[in-house]
Amino acid sequence: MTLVLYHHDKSTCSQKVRICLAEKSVAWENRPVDLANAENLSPEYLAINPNGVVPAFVHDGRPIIESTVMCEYVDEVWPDAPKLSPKDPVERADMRAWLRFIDEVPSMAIRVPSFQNVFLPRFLAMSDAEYEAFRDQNTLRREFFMRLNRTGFSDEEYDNALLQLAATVERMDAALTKGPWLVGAQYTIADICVAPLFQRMEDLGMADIWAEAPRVADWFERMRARPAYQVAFYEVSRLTDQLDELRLRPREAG
Ligand SMILES: N[C@@H](CCC(=O)N[C@@H](CS)C(=O)NCC(=O)O)C(=O)O
Repeated sequence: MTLVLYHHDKSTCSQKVRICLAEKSVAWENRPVDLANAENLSPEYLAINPNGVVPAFVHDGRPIIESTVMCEYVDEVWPDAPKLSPKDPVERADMRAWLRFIDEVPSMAIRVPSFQNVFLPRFLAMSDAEYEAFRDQNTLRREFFMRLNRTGFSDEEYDNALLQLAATVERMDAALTKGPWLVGAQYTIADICVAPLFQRMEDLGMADIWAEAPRVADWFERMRARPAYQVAFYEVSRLTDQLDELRLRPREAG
C-alpha cells in the first residue's frame, strides 16, 4: 500500500493531514507542490485534485482530496489506535459539526491575515495585468483574489476575519469545559483540523486572541506536546522558519 502525499510545507491544510498521518504512523511518499510557480494548476496536478489546491493524496492509485475528508479517510482505512473519531453517533455528529465549522469559518478567516501580512509582497510586485492574469487562472479562488485586490484587503474585511477567529476561540473555550478535547474526553480529527490555524495565528503574532481563553491555551499546549504534531511541523514548515521571508505588518497583527 503506497500513499503519495501532494502538499506544501507551510500550508495549514497540508499540516492537518500530516498530523493525522503521523498519529496513525502511516508512511507516505513526499510530493511537494510548488505553489509559487502554480504547479497546483498544472494539468498533471489538476488530474489529481481538480480544485487546484493542496493537499491531496493518492492511495493505491486512487486520489483523495479535501484535507478534512482526507483525515476521515485515514482514520477509517487505518482503524488501529489511536482512533480519531468517536464511536458514539452523537459525539461523532458533534465532531463533524466542528469539522464543518472549522472548514467554513476559521479556515477561511485565517487566509486574510496570512495574505495581508505575509504573502502580499508577491502581489504588490505584480502589475495590474499580471495580477489579473494570475487571479483569473484559478476559478475557485478568483473571488478571494478579487477581494485581495492585489494591494490588500479592506479594513472591514480584515476586521471581520479577526472577529471570526476570536469567535472560534470563544466557542472552543466553551466546548473545552467538557474537555480536555473539543468533543470531550476523546482526541479527534476536530482537534487536529483546527490546530494548524492556531500555529499560524501564533506565527503571525496574533496569539493574544486567546489570551483570555485559558482552556484554549492549555488545549494548544496539549496539542503541541503530541509527538505527531512535532512530526507534522518539521523544520521549514512554519512561517517563522523563514523569518527573512516574512514581512509582517504590525498594524493588523495585534
Ligand atoms: N478545502 C481545501 C482547501 C485547500 C487550500 O485552500 N489549500 C491552499 C493551501 S492551505 C492552496 O492550495 N492554495 C493554493 C495557492 O496558494 O495558490 C482543503 O481543505 O483541502
